[in-house]
Amino acid sequence: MAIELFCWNTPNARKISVALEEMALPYQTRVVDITKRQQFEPGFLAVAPNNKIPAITDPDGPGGQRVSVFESGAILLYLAEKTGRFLPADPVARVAVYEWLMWQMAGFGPMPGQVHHFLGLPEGPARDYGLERFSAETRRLYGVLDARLRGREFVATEGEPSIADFAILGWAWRHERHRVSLDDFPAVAAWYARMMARPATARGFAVSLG
Ligand SMILES: N[C@@H](CCC(=O)N[C@@H](CS)C(=O)NCC(=O)O)C(=O)O
Repeated sequence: MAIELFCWNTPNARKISVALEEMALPYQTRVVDITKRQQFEPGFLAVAPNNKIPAITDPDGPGGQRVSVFESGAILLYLAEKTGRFLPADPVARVAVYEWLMWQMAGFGPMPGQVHHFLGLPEGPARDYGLERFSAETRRLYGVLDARLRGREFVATEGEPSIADFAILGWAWRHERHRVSLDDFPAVAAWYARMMARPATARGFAVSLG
């Protein structure tokens, strides 16, 4: 049976649609319209107690048990372990994937997400303060990523991408919305084009998430 992906058309959900496509796992989307507060409905909270998408249920979890997973980083790790894909088997090689996955979850998501929020505010000092603070931090993070990607094909692995690439790509996909030009970050731009040229990744961005 197919995995259910609880989603809305956002960076955090795109990470998972990309991973599911790359792993060739069958899945069905369950749209949770967060503009209509569907994330607070009891049926969804049973799967995702933090009332945020994405979440998944897998009817064929470990031991044949149905399992549900919330938090996009946890979902990516779960799917990588389920399939044995996009997470190196070697514990030393895994370290970089863990590092860059956590880097995304802790910063390269929350910071541009704040830029999106403050852009929605009316003109005024609160908006100016928020944009100044979180745009600077977002640009700093793009700089860190650019330095990491210089001379590298993928963020944390060699030869093929990892779940860290999928996580980071979900947010880089929204670079125009948080007002970052990839022209300023050439190594990120090259990696972005490389990832988007992957047919499975492109399908992960094309699928309707609501
Ligand atoms: N750390 C969470 C963040 C999830 C998140 O922020 N989801 C947003 C959409 S991208 C959401 O569901 N927002 C609804 C709300 O805040 O009520 C993850 O990575 O899964």
